[in-house]
Amino acid sequence: MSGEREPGNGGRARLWERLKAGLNRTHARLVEQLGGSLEAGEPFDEEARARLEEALLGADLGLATTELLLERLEERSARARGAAPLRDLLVEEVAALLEEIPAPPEEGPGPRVTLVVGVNGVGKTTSIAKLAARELGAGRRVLLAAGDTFRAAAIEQLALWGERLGVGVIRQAAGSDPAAVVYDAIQAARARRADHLIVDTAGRLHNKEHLMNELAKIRRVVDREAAGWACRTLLVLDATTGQNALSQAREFLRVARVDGVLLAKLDGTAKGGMVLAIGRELGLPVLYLGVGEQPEDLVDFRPRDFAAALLE
Ligand SMILES: Nc1nc2c(ncn2[C@@H]2O[C@H](COP(=O)(O)OP(=O)(O)OP(=O)(O)O)[C@@H](O)[C@H]2O)c(=O)[nH]1
Ligand SMILES: [Mg+2]
Repeated sequence: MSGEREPGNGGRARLWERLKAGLNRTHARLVEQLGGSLEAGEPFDEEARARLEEALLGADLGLATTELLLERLEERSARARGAAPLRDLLVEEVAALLEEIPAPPEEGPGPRVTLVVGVNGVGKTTSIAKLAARELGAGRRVLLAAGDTFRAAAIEQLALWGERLGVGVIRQAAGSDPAAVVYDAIQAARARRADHLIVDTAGRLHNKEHLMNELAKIRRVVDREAAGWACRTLLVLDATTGQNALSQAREFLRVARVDGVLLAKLDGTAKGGMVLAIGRELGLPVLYLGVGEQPEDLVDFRPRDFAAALLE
């Protein structure tokens, strides 16, 4: 993202390690299934193709993306005549597929609001703590809004993160109107000159109309009260739920505008390939990866790094 300090060499190495650790299960399974066929000198024959197809489907890339990838690899390996190892071709083609997914526009330096949405338990509140920690690390002032007023425990959980991180949390009593919390939070953000207001929300897909109205009302408050601020809606998906997360995303897209995805719990699954499915089948850019339960366990999504960590 623009305006963010580029990590130095040490920082980059740390992020790479974190990404590698987060993708460990997906990587181990892919490599186990593909065996020697990733190495130089191995032919990309029928047998290798079938094995790769099975491995990619198993990593939850989705059928359409898997077939497209196989087609491109066939072309490439025919041209390369075995000179390049399949692993290198695969990394390049996975990165290319990811780079084709439209990224959201660069954000300006002004204040911004992030609405964090997603169904229950996917990792919204923890992800907010991670985003807040990262803003603090970059020297930006951040404020949180406890917009999940549905459960008292949700407000407490966010307040606890706020205490731990030393970040303000704007809250009201459980059961109050989330849009009113957001209204208060915007006034507070302005008074405290916050750079970034991050809003927690309740995810109740079983009542779509209610959810839609609630999110639309919050958005209206932001548009009215924080005119001129950049506002984005970040959908949190739980990577361990695989294809199910994809249907959740589809449901959300029916009721709300979504600008990008934070894929949480990548460390707990071998289905890391769903990043491609989210991008290619839903047209949604994956912006962040959650790779653990601690505030520092967040990685920016970068196509080339992701493809490399998946296979190298
Ligand atoms: N391993 C791992 N666990 C995670 C990650 N993100 C969140 N969790 C865990 O997932 C559980 C649910 O996280 P929450 O942040 O409470 O999820 P939520 O979406 O806010 O849940 P509700 O408020 O109930 O809707 C917690 O135990 C988190 O520690 C991640 O990236 N990796
Ligand atoms: Mg929560």
